Amino acid sequence: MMDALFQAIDFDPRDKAYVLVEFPYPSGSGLHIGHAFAFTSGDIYARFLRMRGKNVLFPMGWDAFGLPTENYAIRTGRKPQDVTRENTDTFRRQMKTLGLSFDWSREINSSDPAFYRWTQWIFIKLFEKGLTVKQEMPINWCPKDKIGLANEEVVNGRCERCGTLVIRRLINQWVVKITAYADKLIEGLEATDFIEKVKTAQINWIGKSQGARIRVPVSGRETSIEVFTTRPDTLWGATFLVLAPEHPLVAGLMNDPAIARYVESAAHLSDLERSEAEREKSGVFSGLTAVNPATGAPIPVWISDFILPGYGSGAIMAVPAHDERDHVFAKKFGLPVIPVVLPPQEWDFDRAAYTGLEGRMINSGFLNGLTPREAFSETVLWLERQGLGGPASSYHLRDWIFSRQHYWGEPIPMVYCETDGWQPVPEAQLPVVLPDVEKYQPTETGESPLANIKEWVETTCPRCGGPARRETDTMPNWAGSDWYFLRYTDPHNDRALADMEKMRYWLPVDVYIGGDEHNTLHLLYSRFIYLFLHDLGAVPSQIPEPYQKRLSHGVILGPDGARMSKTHGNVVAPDELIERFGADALRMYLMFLGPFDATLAWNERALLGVKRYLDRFLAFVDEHAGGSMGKSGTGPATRAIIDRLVRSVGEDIPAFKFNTAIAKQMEALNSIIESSEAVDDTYLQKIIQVLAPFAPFLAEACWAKAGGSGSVHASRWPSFDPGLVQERQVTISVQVNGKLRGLLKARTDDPQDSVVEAARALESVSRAIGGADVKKIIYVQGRTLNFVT
Ligand code: ANZ
Repeated sequence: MMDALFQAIDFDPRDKAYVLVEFPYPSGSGLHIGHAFAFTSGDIYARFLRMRGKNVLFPMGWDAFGLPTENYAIRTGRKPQDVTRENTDTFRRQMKTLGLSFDWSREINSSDPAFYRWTQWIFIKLFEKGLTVKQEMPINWCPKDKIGLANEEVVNGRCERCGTLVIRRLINQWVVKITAYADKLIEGLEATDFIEKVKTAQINWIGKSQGARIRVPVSGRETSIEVFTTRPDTLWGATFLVLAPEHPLVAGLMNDPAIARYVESAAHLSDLERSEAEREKSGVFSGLTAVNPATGAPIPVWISDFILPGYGSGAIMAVPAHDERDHVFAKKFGLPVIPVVLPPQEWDFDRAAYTGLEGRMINSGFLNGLTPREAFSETVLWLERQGLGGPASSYHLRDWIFSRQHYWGEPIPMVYCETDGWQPVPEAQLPVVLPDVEKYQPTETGESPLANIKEWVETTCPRCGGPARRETDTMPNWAGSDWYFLRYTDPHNDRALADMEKMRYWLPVDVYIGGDEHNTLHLLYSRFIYLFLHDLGAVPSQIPEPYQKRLSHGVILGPDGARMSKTHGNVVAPDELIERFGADALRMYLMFLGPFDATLAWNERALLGVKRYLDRFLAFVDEHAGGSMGKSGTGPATRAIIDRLVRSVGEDIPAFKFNTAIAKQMEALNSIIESSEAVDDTYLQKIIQVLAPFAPFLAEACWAKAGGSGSVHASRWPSFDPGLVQERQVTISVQVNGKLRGLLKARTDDPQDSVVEAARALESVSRAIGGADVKKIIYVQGRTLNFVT
């Protein structure tokens, strides 16, 4: 197939469509079936849009930096650059075999200096805006291997390589202040059409809580402890404070061996483990006493690992009467429980905390009698007046540790000078190219292997010209994938990350297809970088968000029902299947397995079935092409079948309902054959065109046989006769719990979702359902719809 057909044309007057599939990590094992599934879905949609007359950008590239390649280099002593080239060659070949219609003239590679020059440029811009700073942050440290580990290299708290218990160690790292964009990242979602699940994932990850900051004075010291609370209304019930073991005040208390021991033990636990509600509470008294600013009562200050250092201020006021964890803690250590909200029902505060917001304030001075919600705002006002604090928000989102002590990543383009501190490498000197090293593993001290290359590390300060040292850490995997979609709009630009006019033409990405596992972090990080570039004026001001729509595809389980993985040994390789069944059959089979976003079970029998269908299709074309056996024209039943097919596949594809689109094609072919009517080339061409996005190779061959001119993939999606299509209006009886509640006019092949939606809109039906939970929906296509509550 000609590559030129799939080339996206900048500034073409046709409507543009930017269809993006996540670029893969080119691992040594080649394309796996999950890739084939995701890419085929995007490919069908892209091909369809081209046939609909759109100027389609459907690009591909390589997310090529990463640990597996580095580890492979460590094991075999080969250069990661060479390994990457081999792997991407394999991937590209496999993608072409699979008939994926990427615009290869726009291929990008995140490990190519011409690409990462701009990844480094973005880093420098973040630095200039104060959005990245070097600060002490914890890393996972393996004391035996003496290396920092990525989170995915820590398995059950142990080093994946040697099984040693990992500790958290503080080292100086570049941190990107994504939290500065927390609110914008929430608000920006409104401009997108992401599915609800994805929006929720983003919002939950940001985890915005509104409350107050309160400064609590420490007795006998000139200092106070700042706490963050979502329940300022309960201040009168705060009976102790708790500090995270990492809290700065604790560092001065390490002379006490019990405190030192406790702090040491907390270093082994991950934040996740520390916040598990079920875990037995532990803690140690700090020896300090604070004063509850509302009551004036002295309250003890404890230290416990359930308080996380990176959230709020790393210190809390504990209100055991109204917070579950504080209650457990108070009971364990014999601390007082003072109720300040009187619940509407009987409550035993000895047994549990009352966390509800119903009820009235008690034991709370001027708040008494108010509801907790009223007390919330009263307390915040009071705190402000007293100069003790004020309203505050806190985000579960963390600032983003951007340093890796690894080789195979983008060098961070910064140098350190004793006089001028951290200085960015001047833009004209970008890219800072990753130098060759002898050994790829991190050094004994935990620094990246780049630290061993004296000639590279030693440089001059761009500011004063004196001696300076290069940053030897590299960027995390996310760095390239944050902005790669911009580069596809102008992949060879050497003056900017992409030309402004080209971005204006192509952006936003209309549909972004990727895995569930990237709905949260990847999407959030790349939206953040885009919003940042937007504020910088480096991307088009008219386009506030990078992705209009995000779709997440399902996963395919191996033949044994377990998620496909090399360790399970249940991986099915696309190459071998293509060899046996052909690319068309594999593509169609994958799409036929079930809904696009479902978890799908491998079923090789179905693959055979699809293969047989395609054989029958070809035989049918062979039999009828060129107006067979003296008959001419197409019979009325056949015309109706084919026109209905054109219409409904044309609706299914943009809805990503590929499995039903295929089922309809199979049914249609059966019915046409059964009708034994004549079929002429005009109608043959139509069913071939409908097949084309799914089975591009077979369709192309058939197109020539049926007298089509040029490539089927350059042809226009067929039209249909609306008169022929409409005859299949039916009346569906809508039931609630088996009782007839209404009648609905629909078309037999209307998708279930739209039928359900229309039925729910019927007054009689919505009344019958009332407030009840619909447990099950049973739809008999074109006949009955039953809601079970
Ligand atoms: C007093 C209080 C009373 C609280 C009450 C809750 C209920 P979210 O919703 O997750 O934002 N907290 C604050 N900083 C913390 C930290 N670094 N580690 C662990 N817990 C922390 O939770 C906010 C609440 O979690 C805060 O409100 C604080 O406990 C606790 F009836 O303060 B609360």
